[in-house]
Formats: sequence, C-alpha cells, structure tokens
Amino acid sequence: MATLAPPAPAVDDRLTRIWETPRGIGGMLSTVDHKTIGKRYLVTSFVFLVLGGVEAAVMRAQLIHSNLRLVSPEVYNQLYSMHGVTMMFLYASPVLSGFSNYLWPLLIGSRDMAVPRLNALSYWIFLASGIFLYSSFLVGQAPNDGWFAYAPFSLRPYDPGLNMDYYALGLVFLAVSTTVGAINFIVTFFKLRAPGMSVNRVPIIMWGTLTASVAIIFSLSSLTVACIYLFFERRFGMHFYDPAAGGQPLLWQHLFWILAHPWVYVVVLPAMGIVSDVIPTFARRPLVGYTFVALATVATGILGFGVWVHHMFATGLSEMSLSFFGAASMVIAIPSAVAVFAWIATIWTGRPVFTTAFLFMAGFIILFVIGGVSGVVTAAVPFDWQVTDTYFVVGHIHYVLIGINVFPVVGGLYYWLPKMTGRMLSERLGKWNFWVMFVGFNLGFFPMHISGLLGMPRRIYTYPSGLGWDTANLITSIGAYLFAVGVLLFVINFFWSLRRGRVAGPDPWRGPSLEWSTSSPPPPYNFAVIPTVRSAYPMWERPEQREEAGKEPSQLDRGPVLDQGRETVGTSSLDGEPLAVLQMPSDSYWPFLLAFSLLVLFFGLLAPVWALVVIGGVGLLVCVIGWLWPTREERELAMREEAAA
Ligand code: HEM
Ligand SMILES: [Cu+2]
Repeated sequence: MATLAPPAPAVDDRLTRIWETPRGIGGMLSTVDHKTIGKRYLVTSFVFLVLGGVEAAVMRAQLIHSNLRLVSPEVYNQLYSMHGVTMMFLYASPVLSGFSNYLWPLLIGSRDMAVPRLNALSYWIFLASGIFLYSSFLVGQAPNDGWFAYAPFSLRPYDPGLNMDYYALGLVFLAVSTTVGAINFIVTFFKLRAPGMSVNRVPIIMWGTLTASVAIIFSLSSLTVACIYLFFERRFGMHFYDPAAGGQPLLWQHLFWILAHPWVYVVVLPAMGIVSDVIPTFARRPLVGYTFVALATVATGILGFGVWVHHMFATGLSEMSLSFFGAASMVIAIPSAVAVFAWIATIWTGRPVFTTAFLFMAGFIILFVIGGVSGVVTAAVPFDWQVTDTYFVVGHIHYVLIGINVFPVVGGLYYWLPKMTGRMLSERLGKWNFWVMFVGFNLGFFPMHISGLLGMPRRIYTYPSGLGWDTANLITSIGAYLFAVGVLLFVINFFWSLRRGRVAGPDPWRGPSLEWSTSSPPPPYNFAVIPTVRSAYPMWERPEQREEAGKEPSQLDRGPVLDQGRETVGTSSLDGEPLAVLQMPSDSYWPFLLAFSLLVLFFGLLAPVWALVVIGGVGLLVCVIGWLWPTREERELAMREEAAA
C-alpha cells in the first residue's frame, strides 16, 4: 500500500484515475474535489461582490448631489439593505472560504478536506441561499431594514411585505452552509496535516480560518435563533420583540450583535492570514514573530466575543456595561497592533520585491491602520454618541471591510491565481489595478468621515443642499466609481491571463509553502506522495541546512503514495504524527440534491405554500438517508475490517 520511493508515471496515471471527476454535467453536480469547490466559492462570491457593487453604484448616483430623485426611498432602503447583506454574508466570508477550500489541502500536503461531501453541501447551500435572497428583487420585495434589521422596524405592523421574511429565512438557510463549512475547516486543521507538520508549522491563513470557524460555531446560532424568532413573530403572531406585547426590541440587538461583531473577525482574520503568508514570499524572509501572530489571531477571536455591546452604546444600557464594553473594545486593538508590527518588521528586515500582490498587501497595512484608528475612537463612548448612525461609521466600516478584506483578497488572487489556472496575470495591468483601486478607495471613503462629522446620517436616500455635505458627497461618489473601475481592471486582467498569460510553472514566486511544490494547476490528487514536513517553510530549506547535523529535512518527493483508492493520511492533532490511512468518500449527488430540497422547503415557508414545505421536507429526508446508506464498497470494507480485527 504505502510505497516510499519516488513514484513512477504509471502511479500518476493510477492516482489520476482514482481522484479525477468525470467531465460533463454529472461530474459537475457530484464532484467533491476541494479545488473545484474552492474555485466555485471564489467565482460565486465575486459575482455577489459585483451585485453588491451595482447596488452601491446606484446609491452613490443617488447621493452624488442633493435633492436627487433617481430612486424612491423604498428602493433605496432595499438597496442599502441588500448591499450590506450581500457584502457581509454572500461576499466577504464566502470569498475567504474559497481561498481556504482551494488552498488548505495544498498547504498541508493532503489530498482533500476532511469531509469532502459536507464541503460540497456547504457550497450548494451557499449558492441556493444566495439565489433565495436575490429572488426577492424579482418580486420587488428585497429586505429593506438594513443589514442589522432592527426590531421593531422589522416586525409585521411596520414592514408588512415579504421583505423581512426573505431576510429571516435567507439567513437561517445560509447559516446551514456556514456551519457545515466551519466544521469541515476545524476537523481538517486538526486531522489532515501532513506527517511532521506540527501546529506551529502551518501557514497563518490556517490560523485565521480556524479562529473564524470556531467563532462561527459559537456565535452563529445566536443569529439563527434571532431570525427564527423574527419569523415566528411575523408569521405566527408570537411576541419576542414587540414591546407593546411584552417583547424586547433590545433582545434582537443583543442576539444580532453577538454574532455580527465576531462576524467582523470572520471576514478579516483569514484575510489577515493571507497577508501574513504573502508578505514573507516577497520580503524574501520568514514572517517575524510567527508565534505572536498566530496567538494574536486566536486572541482576537476570543476577545471578539466580549465587545458586541459597542454597537449598542446609544441604547440606554447601564453605565457599568458601557465602561466594560468600551474598555474591551480598546483592548482588542492590541493583538491587531501585534500583527501590524510583525508585517512591518518583516518588510523592513527583508528585501521586498514590489510585485502587484505585494503592493496590495502593503496598501492593506495602511488602510488597516486608518480603519483601526477610526474604530478605536468609536470605542470611546462619548465619541460614539456623536458619530453613531452617521457617515463616519460608514467610512469606518468600509476602511475595515474593503481595506482588510477586499485588498488582501485581490492581492491574494494575484498571488494564487497562477497556481489555480497555470497562468500569470499581467503585472503591468496589475500595477494599474492596484493604484486605481487604492486612490479610488481613499478618495471615495475618506470624505465619508468628514460628512459624518458634519452630521450626515447614514441610511438616508437624499439630503437637502446647504448643509455643507455636497462637496464631500460629490468626491465620495467619484471615488467610489474610480474604485469600481479598479475592480473591473482586475476582472479584465483575469480573463486576459486565461488566454494570454505567461505559463506560471509550479513555483513562479519562489514561495515557501507546500502548494508551490506541485504543478500549476495541481493534479486531481494534489501530491503524488504525501510529504513529510519539518519546518514552517519547507520549500525554503537550503540544501546545506538539510545536511546540518541533527536537522531533519522535509521530504517532498518521498513518502507514502496511497494509490489503492481515495486515501490520505490522518495525523495527530498537535504534532502531526501519522496515525491512520483515511478512506475518502467518492463523488456524490446527495449534497446537491439536499441543498435543492432545502431551497424548495424555504420557498415553501416563504410563500407560504405548505405543499412545497412537505415536498422539500420529504426530499430532505430522502437525501439524508440516501447519503448515509452504505455503498457496496463501504460494506465490503467494513466486513474486511471486521475480519481483520
Ligand atoms: C464600491 C464599493 C462600495 C461602495 C461604493 C459602498 C457604498 C456604501 C454606501 C453608500 C453605504 C451606506 C448606505 C446608507 O447608509 O445609506 C454602504 C453601506 C454598507 N456597506 Fe458598502 N460600499 C462598497 C463596498 C462594500 C464592501 C466590499 C462591503 C463589505 C465587505 C460593504 C459593506 C457595507 C455595509 C455592512 C454597509 C451597512 C449597510 C447598512 O447600513 O445596513 N460595502 N456602502
Ligand atoms: Cu463590533
């Protein structure tokens, strides 16, 4: 079974046959390959970024000048609400799942994620819930109460359409996907790392995604409960939030922000991980303070649970809790500062190569500091009272979200797309791409702080002239459009590279980690042999280092081959000691069918058409049973194992 020599070409063929997904629609719907799923996540979330961007573009057209009537107030409400929901839930977090899904097995020398079928399920549900939420535009009733959907506005008497039913059901639906994805990441992190890859040797993006996944497991149920309550209150006349009937509007705010503040870290920590992994390649040296950055990531995730009330400073809570949550919100800046110093020190002491990917990471550091400062100042309660619900906050959240998510994401794509497609993007167009985005972004979003300080409230569809807001809004809109041009340049560069890009080869950047040891794009089985890892930067071990007495080198081309079926090595949680050969599942239609049943079920609940609910429910049951029903091979395997025992 396990051969220890470099494998012959015949082995490659055999592995390809074992791991390849058949072409055609059947293969498309049944594949569980993490690389395909990762690319789907990336493409789908980019489509949502563009949709959210179109909504933003309409808003910025409406606000470019005072007293415009391009869209009605009702449409404007739907635009900013769907913009927020899209960007937060359908773009910012799924795009990072795309990176992690594609990259993790390649970073840890594995052949797939730990639970590939759940992985496929999480993608299909993500897609289905996105379609569900966006179908609301077709009936002209998109969510219209902001992404944080405060009660009592979201209750039936004040908002009678389907709008907030879409919101409540859509987010419960999407939560299934997110939860399943998080479980997959956590198990993969602890069980599938290559032999020898102890936890202090994993790339930082894995710490980011692990922390985000744990945060999701602990907090997402809070939003799910909040949305179920909301749906019950709207549909069945229960009273959770309506004060007239003894409900508590603040209950919604607590439940929402207990998820939504950690969510900020869900959409930034893996992105910060991307930065920590890309900077060393172009600074040509290991990350300064690896352990501190990893610990800072985890610390941020933990502290992130203790600050949600800073979104509620203006709600009349007790002074004691204001002081506590204000202080906690300041403390949480400390681990972020640790990471900033580590990045700067890495660049400072390295020999930076100014590629496009590097520029995006360096630009990110600047935006991160600005967004961090405008965040820390709002942790001071009296200041927050002044700026809450003004454009100052809109400026702040975009520095954080675009600065810490979009910039690392685009930079990360410049870095890893050559691995995914086998082709380089244009560096020349890339430089334009960066500068247009960077200038456009600052031009667009910095003046928001000023209009906010001048008192401009957020979520208004227009404003009278003569309040001193006109110039800032004009500049903001121009900057926003320039930024959009920057994103467009990226899309152009991507399509250009697919046809004209230089062939990348396995390791175009001389990267340090395992993904660069395999071809671009990687074969279906990722690695012909499972590597053994002895350092955090296995591709950077110098030959003389390998021969140093007592220093065991990493082994990238010798090791277990595992070509008797879909197999990979399972290792111990901390040290990465090999424990078992794991059987990985085959492709399957069940995840797709299950997601589809859920879609039917959710549309049934929305309409409400109880027949659809029943059909969807029965479909769900059939899928679960079919999924768990052992195949013939699985039964045979079980019998063989029993016989051996
Ligand atoms: C071209 C890029 C973008 C532009 C021009 C833009 C513009 C805007 C504007 C004008 C608002 C305020 C609407 C209002 O209060 O009346 C807004 C809100 C918001 N944006 Fe963006 N945005 C962009 C990208 C993003 C991205 C990438 C994210 C997240 C990753 C994001 C997240 C949000 C959130 C969470 C809100 C709050 C929505 C609410 O008040 O319910 N935006 N955006
Ligand atoms: Cu917060």
